[in-house]
Amino acid sequence: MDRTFIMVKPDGVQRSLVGEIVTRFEAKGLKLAAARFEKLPEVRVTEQYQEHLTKPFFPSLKQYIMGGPCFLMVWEGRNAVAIARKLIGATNPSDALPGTIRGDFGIDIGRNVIHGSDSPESAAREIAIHFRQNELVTYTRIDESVLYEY
Ligand code: D4T
Repeated sequence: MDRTFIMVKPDGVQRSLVGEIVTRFEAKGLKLAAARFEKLPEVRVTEQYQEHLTKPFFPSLKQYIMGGPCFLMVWEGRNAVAIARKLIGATNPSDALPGTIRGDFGIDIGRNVIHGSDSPESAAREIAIHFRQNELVTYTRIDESVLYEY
């Protein structure tokens, strides 16, 4: 099973989209492994967006992410990273297809509602930034035997 890091950003929280977003991941068949609601400290925003530190949009991105609480999650399942990126849609909500989270709920790239890891390596790195190993809960979802062929 693979894991991915998903975060509802402050605009998604303020717009009361947390429940809708959790529902989409649950309904797809992914399994919630961890969750936390918090305002991110600067050090973890910097670690999370390490690859963007020198980009012109980083200062406003940091201000936006630190501007309110986020809802952080780890979701688990076969191909969880790729599946979550499909559910989320293109980075720019204007390009995101209807039916995706950004396609249905966003307009502006600087307010794109949600973050999802872009590779299994990024997922492992991002999960380790935000969660301790003992916060990842292991259990069997009751419908697992019918969600997967094997
Ligand atoms: P995140 O990381 O938020 O899931 O977004 P993506 O993985 O889909 O996209 P990204 O890493 O390229 O961008 C990270 C983050 O920066 C914001 N951003 C991005 C922005 O405000 N202006 C920009 O021009 C770009 C490229 C949006 C997402």
